[in-house]
Formats: sequence, structure tokens, C-alpha cells
Amino acid sequence: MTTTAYAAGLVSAAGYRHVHDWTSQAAARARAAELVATHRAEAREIGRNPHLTEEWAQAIVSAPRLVAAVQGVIGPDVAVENTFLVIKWPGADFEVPWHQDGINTRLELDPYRSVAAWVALTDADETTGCLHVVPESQRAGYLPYETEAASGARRGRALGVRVDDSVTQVAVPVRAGSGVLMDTRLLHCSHSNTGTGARVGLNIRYVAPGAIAMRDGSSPSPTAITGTGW
Ligand SMILES: O=C(O)CCC(=O)C(=O)O
Repeated sequence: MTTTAYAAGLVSAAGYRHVHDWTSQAAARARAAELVATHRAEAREIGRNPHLTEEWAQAIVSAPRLVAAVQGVIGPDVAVENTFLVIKWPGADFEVPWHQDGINTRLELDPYRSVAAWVALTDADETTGCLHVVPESQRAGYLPYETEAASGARRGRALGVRVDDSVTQVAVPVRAGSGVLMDTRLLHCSHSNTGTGARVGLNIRYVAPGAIAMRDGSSPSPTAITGTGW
């Protein structure tokens, strides 16, 4: 991996920054408890695009403090391209491999018109499986990735990028009700939850107009949050 090709991007020199208190810790934990109760029996680990159907997810993606932070990065007109719920059950083997949120087999996001948010509904730390990032990795641009099967990822949509162990990696603990904004090229991963309670987080890809390039040439239809012309 080279890290000198591009400028730092819009989020920060490191490629990520915290968003504090997009909701209260109590409200986030209450929502997490409901999700855990709903999904415990089947030990469901992922939910794709809950913002399309679930009121709780629609409320999160349009939370004023979160949207204001996103607008501070990509401008006033904001839509949601994708959401991804991850529940890490205690003791379950569930590693999300190194990946970049802005590129996959379906699309590529313009990193200057998009930003990823990972928001915590429970506390997430190194024990319970918080995100780990490679600071400044956005400077390398989008990197070649493997398919889910080839990267060893058994679950989730993450597409694995090979990251050398010698590269600086940083754990990013987040309290319930807070979150992290990431450059869509920032390398990140998460490990299994070795704690005692479920870890619940929602990944959101926010876009400004013109951010989405679909590989098949089709027109994208993100979910508008602010602005017109979507
Ligand atoms: O919730 C996690 O542990 C990782 C989720 C993630 O990295 C993603 O959805 O892009």
C-alpha cells in the first residue's frame, strides 16, 4: 500500500473524525436493546438498508447533529446511498475484514462528494469489536480488493483489502450515541466481540449530488435527506 498519491480529503488529515452525541447515550442504548431483543433468537448479525423500511433507521440517518456533521464535510445537499446494520454477538466469530466503504462490485463513490458514518448504538471498544482504521490510508485512493469469499469474510458485504501487519492501525472506541465520519477510502475493519453484551452499530454512506458512479451505468436513486434534485 502506498500512501502518498492523493491529498488528505475532506474529513481530516487522518481520514476520520468523531461525531459526538448525535443522540443521547440512553436513547441509543434503548434502541440497541430493542434490536437485540428482536434479533436475538435468530442471532441475526447484519441488516441491509434498514433506512428503506425501518423508522428507527430513518430517524438515525436524519438525526440533526449527524446530518449537520455530514453537511460540514460534503455540503448542504445530502442523501443516503446505503445503510448496514451490524450486530456483533458476544463470543461469536465475526470479523469484518479491511475494506473501503466507497467501492464495491456495484459502484464507486466520489470521495469528495461522499462520506461514511459509523454510528454506535452500544458502546464499542476493543473488547466488543470497535472499528480499527489505518490513519491516512485515504491518501492511497481506492485499492484493489478481493471478493468476500477470497478474503475469508464469511458474512457481511465487506470486500477485503490486504493490509500488511506493519501498517499503523488504530482502534476507534465510540460511546453509544456517538459515531465516526470516515473518508470513503479509509481502510477500516472490526474484530469479533469478546465482551459480554451485544455490540450494535449502523454504517451509513452519505452522498452529495453526483457522487455515485454505478458500474452498470444505471441511474442511482439515493434516499434524500436534505436538498432537492435527487
Ligand atoms: O460494524 C462493523 O463492525 C463494521 C461495519 C463496516 O465497516 C461497514 O459497514 O463498512
